[in-house]
Amino acid sequence: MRVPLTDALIREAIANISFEGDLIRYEPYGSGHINDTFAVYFGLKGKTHRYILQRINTDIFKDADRLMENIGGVTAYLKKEIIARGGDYTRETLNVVPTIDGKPYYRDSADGCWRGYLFIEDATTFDTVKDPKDFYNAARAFGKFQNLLASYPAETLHETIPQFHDTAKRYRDFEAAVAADKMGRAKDVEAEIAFVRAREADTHVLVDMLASGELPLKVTHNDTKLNNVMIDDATGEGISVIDLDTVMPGLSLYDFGDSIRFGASTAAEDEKDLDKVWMDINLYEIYLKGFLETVGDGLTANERKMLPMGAKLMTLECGMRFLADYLEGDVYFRLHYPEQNLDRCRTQFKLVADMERQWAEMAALVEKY
Ligand code: ADP
Ligand code: GN1
Ligand code: MG
Repeated sequence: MRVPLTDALIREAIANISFEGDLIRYEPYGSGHINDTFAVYFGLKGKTHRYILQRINTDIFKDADRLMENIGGVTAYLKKEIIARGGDYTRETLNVVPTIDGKPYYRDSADGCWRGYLFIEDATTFDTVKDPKDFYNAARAFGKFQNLLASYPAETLHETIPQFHDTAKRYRDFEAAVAADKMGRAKDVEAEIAFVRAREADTHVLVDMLASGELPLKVTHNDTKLNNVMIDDATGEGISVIDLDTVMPGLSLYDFGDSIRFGASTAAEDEKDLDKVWMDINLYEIYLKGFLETVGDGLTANERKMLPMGAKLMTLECGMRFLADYLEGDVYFRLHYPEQNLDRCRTQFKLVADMERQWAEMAALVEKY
């Protein structure tokens, strides 16, 4: 287990990564659910600049060496592609700042694993869609990311979280959490548990198609929420896909689906007022258009046909994971208040139900593009 963060541990990490300049201050940064992220400010030649510092969540990513090997491989590959296209690799992909010993991450005195990244400036990550254009541009960025990685040597990638989007396995884990009922909370969430159980058959659909060869395995991002893409403040384009911890073999439908889950919702992931939570079909269409424009003509007929199922299953799966975490005592996702996992799971189930209501339209839109 990771120890609680202290100022001393953070400063130890900062001192051991080859950041340039004199430390001014650091502050918690972003709204990711997994790693501990900081912006660290330095003064250099009369100017202030900053870096990203992260303590890797090693409770989840148990092998930091392999994780950082993946990130090193993928970012080096992207850097080459970006340079070949005349782009700016310091903004268009993540750049690891090595430790003072030249290693990709620093292991602190309490066994915490820390990495530094160049800060991608003049770009923003969003937690909800404010302007549909941003969502369209996010779609283009994630489509392009998948297209670029189509020729990446998949066999060199480690599986950083085994069976990450195996929804059937996620369902079994969920049932195990209900059976254990460690916190005695199951009695309070009977409706939510029933909602999942009624859809057990769905959880097999994509993994079965993968197993039978009806869907191809690709190199995918696997965590394509809107706040994992940086939107350029000047051009509005999706300048950089970030949070590369889960880049590994997966289905194109996972990347499409997880973006819809998060970005096509009319409300925040933890909105308490479910009357505000819908799957906005216009945002779904905008994303579909942008994604298909850049993902290349690599999508097979089956992949296209299953895009709505990708959206529904990623949403159901995420809701199941939030609910399982609630039942297990909130050990996985970062919380900002006690019942947040329950609020999160309820928005996901509301979205699933809303997708089911709009199913015919979701399928018709795939036909349109
Ligand atoms: P988590 O796995 O916890 O989601 P992320 O890697 O997504 O962690 O980082 C959390 C947030 O920090 C991102 O959503 C983004 O806002 C910000 N961030 C991460 N890396 C960078 C970077 N290189 N430059 C600027 N902002 C970043
Ligand atoms: C986590 O790391 P972050 O916040 O981008 C999670 C995703 C979930 C998402 C739900 C490694 O993503 O799988 O879909 O929360 N990442 C991991 O918001 O479990
Ligand atoms: Mg993230």
